[in-house]
Amino acid sequence: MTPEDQRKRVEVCFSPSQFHLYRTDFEICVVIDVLRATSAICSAIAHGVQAIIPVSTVEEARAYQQQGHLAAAEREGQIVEGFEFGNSPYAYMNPELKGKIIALTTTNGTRAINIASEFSQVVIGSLNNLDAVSDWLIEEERSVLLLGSGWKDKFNLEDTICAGAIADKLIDSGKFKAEEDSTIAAKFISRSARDNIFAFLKASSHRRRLKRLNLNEDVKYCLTTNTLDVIPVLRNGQIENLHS
Ligand code: 3SL
Repeated sequence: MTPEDQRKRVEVCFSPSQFHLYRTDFEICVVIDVLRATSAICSAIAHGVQAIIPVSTVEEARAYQQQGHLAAAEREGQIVEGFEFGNSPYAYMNPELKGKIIALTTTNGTRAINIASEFSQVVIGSLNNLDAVSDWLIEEERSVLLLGSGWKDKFNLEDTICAGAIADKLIDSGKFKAEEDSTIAAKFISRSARDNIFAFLKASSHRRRLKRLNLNEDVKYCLTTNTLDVIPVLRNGQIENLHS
């Protein structure tokens, strides 16, 4: 237990559009895009991909492709024409991708990662690696901003559930405190959802969007907690396993 006033802060920022209001006060930024970018990145790193280069635009991903790199691109939930894969977590389980470096652009997730890259420590969070990330943050005992990628700068439920669950664990450790209403709200939303996240999100905008695209299996995968024991981190513009 840390004495009350020495506890570090953990706060939730709902979307990149509010990042400027939070960005100066924290040492670590955890970027979360449960559906599906950060879940796909965790899957890639857990299945042996050496690194993911997060790029904000399709043009940048194409430039990597033209230089002979592997590249993946998603917009509006679909693989962009000319790319072999987008951000399905299943696509990154392919043994042929082991040891490879892949440039990736997605609608919201990679943009949020690049916005957060002004932090010296950026970590990739998802429901899949919830405990791995939370336990590591508790050990580090540095102040933490949990950034939800949202949907085109708007609030979304799934990132808030994940951020709230991480905040709850950190506060529970006795080493962290929260002051913002966004963090309190995220905690309560996450507690209401935790017994059945899939059902809780049934009416959510992104689940509906992905259902229309027949991506229900991806959604189930992304909404399952603690299936992966990885902590992907951003190092020199590439996302790699913390322990690599
Ligand atoms: O927004 C993103 O970065 C994507 O993960 C969106 S989708 O899941 O592919 O629709």
